[in-house]
Amino acid sequence: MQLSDLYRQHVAEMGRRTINALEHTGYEHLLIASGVETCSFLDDRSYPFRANPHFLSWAPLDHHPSSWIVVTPGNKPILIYFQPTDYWHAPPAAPSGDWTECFDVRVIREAAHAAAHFPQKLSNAAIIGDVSAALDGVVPNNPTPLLNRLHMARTRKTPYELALLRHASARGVRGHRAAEAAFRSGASEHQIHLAYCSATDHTDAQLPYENIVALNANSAVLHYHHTPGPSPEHLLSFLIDAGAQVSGYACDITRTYSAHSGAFAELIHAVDEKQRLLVDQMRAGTDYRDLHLNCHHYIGQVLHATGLVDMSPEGQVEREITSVFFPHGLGHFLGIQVHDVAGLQRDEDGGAIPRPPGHPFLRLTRRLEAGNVVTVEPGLYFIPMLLEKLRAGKDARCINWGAVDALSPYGGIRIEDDVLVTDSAPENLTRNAFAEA
Ligand SMILES: [Mn+2]
Repeated sequence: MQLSDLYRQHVAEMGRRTINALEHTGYEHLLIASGVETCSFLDDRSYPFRANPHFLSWAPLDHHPSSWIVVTPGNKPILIYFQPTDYWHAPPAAPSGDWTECFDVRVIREAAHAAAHFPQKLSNAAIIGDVSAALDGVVPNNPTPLLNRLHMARTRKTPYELALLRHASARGVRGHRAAEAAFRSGASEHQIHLAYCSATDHTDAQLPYENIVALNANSAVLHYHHTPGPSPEHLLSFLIDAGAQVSGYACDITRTYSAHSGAFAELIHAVDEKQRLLVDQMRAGTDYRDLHLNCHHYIGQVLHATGLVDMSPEGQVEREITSVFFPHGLGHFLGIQVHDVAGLQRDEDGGAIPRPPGHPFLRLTRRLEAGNVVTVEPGLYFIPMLLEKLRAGKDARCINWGAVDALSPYGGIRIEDDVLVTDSAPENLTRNAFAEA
């Protein structure tokens, strides 16, 4: 099916979800602000614009500040499209494309003119947006019960959203392949980053999140952000966590490479094997918390099998030794937001599903459903700060410190795929995109 047909279906589904949310929460209208461009303090330069994700979930307009969507059950949704007369910047082009057929489009030249297109009576309207989007007495109220329903719905991707996520994966994989080639040729972190941006055809500001491009021990910093500088003299390893987006929908991919064969390359291979095992377990009905805990056992197995830790995997999990080497969550929902909404949400009415005790960074505690898109990203790192605590504790005698110290200059390993959950075998968006590249 063509993307334009999928989009029409998507907007129809968005309409049904909205009516359901309005009915259950007692509102008559839904207004969604795209957001405004905000300048930094005492300056006339704006921060990079990030559209309200609720706005993006309706329309593929990721650089359209001061625009609005108005949904009133029974009427065609209204898109208030801000197209200023502005010769300083390139304003958005006139609305065009198949998607415009899904809206009653109203072009405005001044941001304040949006209010003329709002429903007459707004006392019973839900208004989603950042507080800065307030206009002429219309202040976003972001009702939590309504947001809960819309957020839960967003965890089930429509066929249109899946098509965009697959495109985003293909785009990201082009960058990852270029980045690996740059690494193999001895490029610096910044040069690798530029190769990635060039291959994905993204500027820095268009990336769904800041690229993590780390050589050697820098890869042990979970959210490492490079600055321009020379390459290290001895190239050991390379970790890249980088995404791409299409119409606001992101991929989130991590790969780790060794510069040469040996213990670190074998460790990458072992983590990769466990990562595939975890992806195979993604099924509708599976509790993601169980998968996260399975991952800890797998990391324990790797640490035991490679002789890094002389303790059973079960013992390592119980003594929280695996958490020293794998100190983050297994993954998260993915969509418009890279860490997409409702990962901890109990149901449509809200509430939270607790994280397992001792796992404070897990971003997804739900039972998986068909249509969820989640990341699966086990890691194994040599993080000096955490290792020092282990070295000072009473489990230190179970650690092969010679091997740990020899591997520490390599930093760490993370392997991350984006996976669509179904009732049967999952669809690995990332590995499919690598296979097709
Ligand atoms: Mn991720």
